[in-house]
Amino acid sequence: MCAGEAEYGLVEDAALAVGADGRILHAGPAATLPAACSGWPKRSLGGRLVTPGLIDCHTHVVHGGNRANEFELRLKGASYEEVARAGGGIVSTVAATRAASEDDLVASALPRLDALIREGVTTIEIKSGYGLTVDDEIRMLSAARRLGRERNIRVVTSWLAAHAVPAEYKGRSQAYLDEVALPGLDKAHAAGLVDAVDGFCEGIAFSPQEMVQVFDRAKALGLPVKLHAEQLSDLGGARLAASYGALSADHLEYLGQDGVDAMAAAGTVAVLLPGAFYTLRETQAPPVAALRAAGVPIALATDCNPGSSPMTSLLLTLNMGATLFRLTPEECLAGVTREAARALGLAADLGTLEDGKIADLAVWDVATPAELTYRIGFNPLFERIAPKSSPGTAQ
Ligand code: DI6
Ligand code: FE
Repeated sequence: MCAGEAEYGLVEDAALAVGADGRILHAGPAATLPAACSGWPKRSLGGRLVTPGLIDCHTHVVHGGNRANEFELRLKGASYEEVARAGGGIVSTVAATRAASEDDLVASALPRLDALIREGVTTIEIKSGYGLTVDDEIRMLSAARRLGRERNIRVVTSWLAAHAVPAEYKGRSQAYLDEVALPGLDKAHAAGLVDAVDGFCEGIAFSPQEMVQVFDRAKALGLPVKLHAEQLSDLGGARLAASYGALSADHLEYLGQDGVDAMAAAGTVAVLLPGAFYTLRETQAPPVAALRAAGVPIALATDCNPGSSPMTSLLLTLNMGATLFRLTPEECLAGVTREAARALGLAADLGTLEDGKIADLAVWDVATPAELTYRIGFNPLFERIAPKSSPGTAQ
């Protein structure tokens, strides 16, 4: 093991043994491979770097249409908020999503999903939030579940009806919550479509007081919560989320020390989304030093969405996490493995190569782990070994 790489938990001359149940039986030096595994089928990975399969813990990969036109508008000077207030932004994707059938949603998401899969992603979180009626939100999550059946990838869903107030409820956000976001959650949950509940807490979306209603309903249903918080301003969203024991608070550019402290106390993961920061040309970076000092776990995700982060590269996200937010390459890699698993409540099963965890693996043609973060637009994936792959040993 090279001195500089010990911090990644790197093990040289390692062997992995995977049981018939797809779980890791041994992850460590080949020399200590249990004798019981000696007769198993073996294959060599040629001494390559093996990491946990990557986890994209915040995406809106299911949606109709795209917003290349809004991209052009913003380049002519309109701000994200101006575009949203003028009826563009999220609401324009809503029209395209409503017009799309479940088949259309699956078909349009597949190329995006495949791009992530090609980079070693084995688990993806997918949110609703562009349907904004009970049926349209449910169709989005049903498409998300289908993606998990059509590809060898684990899909985790989030109910994000509190993403935007649709045009027909303009100025009547309480009615939207009462008629769509809350009863829709009950219905989607009953259909087994919801793994967690999310919201967009922002001046252009929902207030902390409104989010309380959504979180209370999630709590009543026994569902974990998370929140888009402090992306454009500090409304105390992260503090609110932490008070509900949220899995994560996401974006966080405008997070203050009180929010950092609340997240640390609650064990809430900070999910940083450098693709949105980059696309919006935001200049205020999330308070990485304060998060680090407080011991808040930091995850990274693409935020793949048609408006603020039309990005389908988790490897590029690693590079942006380092260059834009000054995360170390080790933090970046942990951010899409160990901490991303934690952000999805899956840390017991995923995110690290440890005995008992699910053997989702990514095998890389790199000399050092830092290379995964260092390069821009280069994919060194050699092989992705995902949940449904057959058991055996690899070394
Ligand atoms: N914050 C974001 O960055 C995305 N959603 C959110 O709540 C943007 C969604 C969009 O612009 O379509
Ligand atoms: Fe988002």
